[in-house]
Amino acid sequence: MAEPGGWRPPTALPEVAFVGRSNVGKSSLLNRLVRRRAFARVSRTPGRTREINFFRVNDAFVLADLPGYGYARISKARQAAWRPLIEGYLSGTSTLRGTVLLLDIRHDPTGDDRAMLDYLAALGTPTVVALTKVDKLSARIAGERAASLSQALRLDSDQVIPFSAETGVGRDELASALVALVSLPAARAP
Ligand SMILES: Nc1nc2c(ncn2[C@@H]2O[C@H](COP(=O)(O)OP(=O)(O)O)[C@@H](O)[C@H]2O)c(=O)[nH]1
Ligand SMILES: [Mg+2]
Repeated sequence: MAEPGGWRPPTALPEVAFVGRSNVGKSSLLNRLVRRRAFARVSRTPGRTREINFFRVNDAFVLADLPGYGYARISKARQAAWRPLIEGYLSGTSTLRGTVLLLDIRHDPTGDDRAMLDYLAALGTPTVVALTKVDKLSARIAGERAASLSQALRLDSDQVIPFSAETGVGRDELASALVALVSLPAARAP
């Protein structure tokens, strides 16, 4: 889907959306999740993906890869362009069962991250937070970061999954969380 309200592959399957800042590790996470090397493209040019990509998995559900937001080196106008596309998609997709928000475990959440969490909370979309690149920290520091991020964002600890595309840490927990999301009955009307 390239523009707000634009064409998308029609489907009645339950859907889970993935959202986060550019470069947070979203493509890498999707590839690790479905155990494919090049399922979602790992970009060499951060901030480039401008459209929503849909992946049907096992004819059972759909993963929606939303464009990364908040990349500092593109113009303010292009940075703002993600909003109508992402928000239109999130508010207008009746098959959406939940969202995975990615945060780099090493960094504090940005204003955009907080705005996205608030937006998802207002929509009432169940949200799981994946803390990416956990392999870059020692186990002790990673545990401390996960606890302080959960507290800062007022998340339940079972909503937060430390993840590494590099080592596979968190892959099975995330897969279980997705299965739970797509198995739930639709939470809201279209
Ligand atoms: N060490 C490490 N690097 C990662 C991990 N996930 C992604 N990266 C790197 O972070 C950069 C951005 O990853 P990408 O998946 O393209 O991020 P996206 O822009 O959010 O889709 C790439 O250089 C990846 O190799 C991870 O779990 N561990
Ligand atoms: Mg990507």
